[in-house]
Amino acid sequence: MIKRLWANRSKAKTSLPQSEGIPPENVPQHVAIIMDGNGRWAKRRGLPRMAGHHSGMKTVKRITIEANRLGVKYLTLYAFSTENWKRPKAEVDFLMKLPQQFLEIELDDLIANNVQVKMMGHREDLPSHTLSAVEEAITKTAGNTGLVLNFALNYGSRKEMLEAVQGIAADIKDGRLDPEDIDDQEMARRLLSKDLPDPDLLIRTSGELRLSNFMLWQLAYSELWFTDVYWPEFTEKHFNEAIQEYGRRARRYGGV
Ligand code: V0D
Repeated sequence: MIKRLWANRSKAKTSLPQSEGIPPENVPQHVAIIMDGNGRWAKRRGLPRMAGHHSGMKTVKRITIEANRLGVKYLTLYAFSTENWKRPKAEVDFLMKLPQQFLEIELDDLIANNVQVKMMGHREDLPSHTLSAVEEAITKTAGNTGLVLNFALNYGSRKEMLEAVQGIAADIKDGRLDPEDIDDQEMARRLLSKDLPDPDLLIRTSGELRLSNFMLWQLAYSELWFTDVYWPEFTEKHFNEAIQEYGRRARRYGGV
């Protein structure tokens, strides 16, 4: 079973003291994470892939707490891609139950900690039991003003951009839009990320050095940070390392 997320916060020995931490001006506003390596982590330990996904959910909790503690404003987590439907049906079915499982245990504490849950993805193909659990969390946290925890669920960047372009074409055809007025802003407001700033920092775990159809438009100017660590063993320490490196890079660019 999964343990509670926030309840033992004051007793937590896992998080670093703020003094070791990062000057607030060097904390990225928006961190996006490709949570890779859950299946490989399980395989290496002789466990079924599902055990890796389940363990990865615990990392989601821990990194959410740490992001909130550090003052990150938006945390976007790539939970399920439009390509992930190609996996075995049993695995897809298992994955589609994780949002409910996560929220059943954690939603009250997310609310208590002022976290706002959001979802970014193509809602139409999601099972209704998955979507209704996520929508309930979105509704119940809509008034919260703390960390925005944005789950990319059935998300694909090319599909997102194609739908934006289709919308632009339709508006031009019907005379609502002039081609001369197509600019960055016009495109951005038609993307699924329209309510979020672009990520400042992308983290990908598990040693793969690709974007894998994740936020291709939004990551145009972002810092990229990769680690060989599998997502289930990604800790607060790794997260702080990534953010510290982000701070060093930001300062360097500021100097020239
Ligand atoms: C499995 C590692 C939390 C990545 C993390 C449906 C693969 C654990 C959620 C979640 C998944 C999503 C929406 C929401 C609340 C929680 C989740 C999926 C997979 C795919 F509102 N973990 N998690 N969703 N994994």
